[in-house]
Amino acid sequence: MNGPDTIVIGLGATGFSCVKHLCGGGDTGERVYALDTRSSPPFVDAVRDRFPEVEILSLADFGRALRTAGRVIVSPGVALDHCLVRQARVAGLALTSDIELFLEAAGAPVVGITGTNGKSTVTALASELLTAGGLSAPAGGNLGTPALDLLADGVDAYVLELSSFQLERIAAPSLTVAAILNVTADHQDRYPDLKAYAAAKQRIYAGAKCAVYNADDPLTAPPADFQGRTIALNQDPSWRIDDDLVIAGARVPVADMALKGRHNHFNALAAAAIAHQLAELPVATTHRALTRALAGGLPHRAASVAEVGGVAFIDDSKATNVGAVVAALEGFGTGDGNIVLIAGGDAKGASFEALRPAVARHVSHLVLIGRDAETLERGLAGCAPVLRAEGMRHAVQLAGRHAREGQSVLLSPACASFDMYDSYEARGEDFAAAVSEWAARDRSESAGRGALSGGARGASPSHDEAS
Ligand code: UMA
Ligand code: ADP
Repeated sequence: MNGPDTIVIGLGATGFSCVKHLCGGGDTGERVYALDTRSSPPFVDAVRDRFPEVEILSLADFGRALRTAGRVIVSPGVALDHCLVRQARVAGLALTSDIELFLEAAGAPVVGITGTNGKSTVTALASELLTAGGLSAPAGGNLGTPALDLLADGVDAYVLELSSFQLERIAAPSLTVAAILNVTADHQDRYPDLKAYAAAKQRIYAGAKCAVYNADDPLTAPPADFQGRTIALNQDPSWRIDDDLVIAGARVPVADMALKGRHNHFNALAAAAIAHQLAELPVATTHRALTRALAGGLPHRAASVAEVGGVAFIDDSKATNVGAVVAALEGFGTGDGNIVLIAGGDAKGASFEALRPAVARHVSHLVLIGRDAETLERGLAGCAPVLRAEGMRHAVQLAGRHAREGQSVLLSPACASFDMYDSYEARGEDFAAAVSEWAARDRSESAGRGALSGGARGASPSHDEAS
């Protein structure tokens, strides 16, 4: 007969939040084991230092722990068909997750936001709108701060970004508001097809009081037997975008928004609809908050890094799938090949067919990096001239050399970063560092040319190696 002990699989941010939650309240008499398949898991030292009572298991010890444990908490980065998870199921352990622990403990309404793209932006915006309305509404989950780390007294509502990996390991979240923003292909290394990926996202609606969805994307609609209230964005006359945002039936000019870009108009509409379901917010409060909220955007989402020799360098490292890159190209593209695109990394099994039209329209040169550069080159064959780079510095140099004044160099990889970096943040930071080296080189070359020609600025490095 299995006992109450718990095995935490994964010692990343999620696993560590679970250990803190389970062990932080003092000795309960229940053992906690932890295990990670990586050679140096990020939080293993922190667990050893702060929670010496937690037994860190080797793979060989796992079978022993299975004999006494009653449940296993599986981190989102570990697939549910992983052999460790299968072994735990066979041994009769209950499977749970950090989000289930969080939902059991949260003493306030919880909002869940999912979708292929825009989750982080909408989560951060909804939290800001609620805060502007005087509520304590911390944001977290897939956004970065693990949900369990948000738990606190005095919270009016929790705003969680939920990934498909998190949703697939919750039976029925029963959220106060649940939202799906869009569903396009992603994580094809973890799901057999788009239907299975969409089904994981649909779990967000189980037991929800209110569903907010995108009327332009049928995969986001709640099931026909959904019992709660529904808001169909862009169909509901009170919640839509025409030339303005229409929020609770009132007009808010999109030009007033601090957050720029067409896809962000939709994100603002979604965030406002979510926030207004939770609190009686005057539209004027929402309008005022949108004029300030997320000014400059979240880091690594189409963020301007520098301008070098008349070329804008843009970090969109968070664009880890085709849909996000299409949004960036349509947002920055002028239809005449004004973008040099740096892409590549871990393709997660993606097909790049849906990216072809936007690349053909907006991209003058494609600079490819990372493990799946070959797959991208094949998938985008004929859309734009391709340059292969050996790493980020080389990619920025190639892009900088080929970009003409007035063009943009956009890092929007359509791939995860894990083949080269620990995270998309690290990839974006490396891009920014490479751009600043390129800018320094541009300055010193300009100074050299200035000295030779008596001060007149010659051709920038962008011009000296055109393909
Ligand atoms: N891993 C192993 N062996 C293990 C455990 C993990 O190889 O035993 C690998 C995973 O395959 C993955 C990496 O380690 O490549 C991290 O996995 P993790 O489960 O330890 O991740 P955490 O550090 O806990 O971070 C997770 C989310 N990451 C993933 O789901 C991969 C973070 O979202 C999230 O911010 C954090 O929990 C807090 O909730 C990041 C992410 O990339 C931003 N999410 C994916 C996305 O947005 O597309 C879903
Ligand atoms: P997520 O958390 O779902 O990854 P983010 O808000 O972090 O979403 O944005 C990730 C990427 O998706 C960025 O590159 C951004 O430009 C793009 N994006 C943001 N919102 C949308 C949207 N509504 N539709 C399509 N792409 C979007």
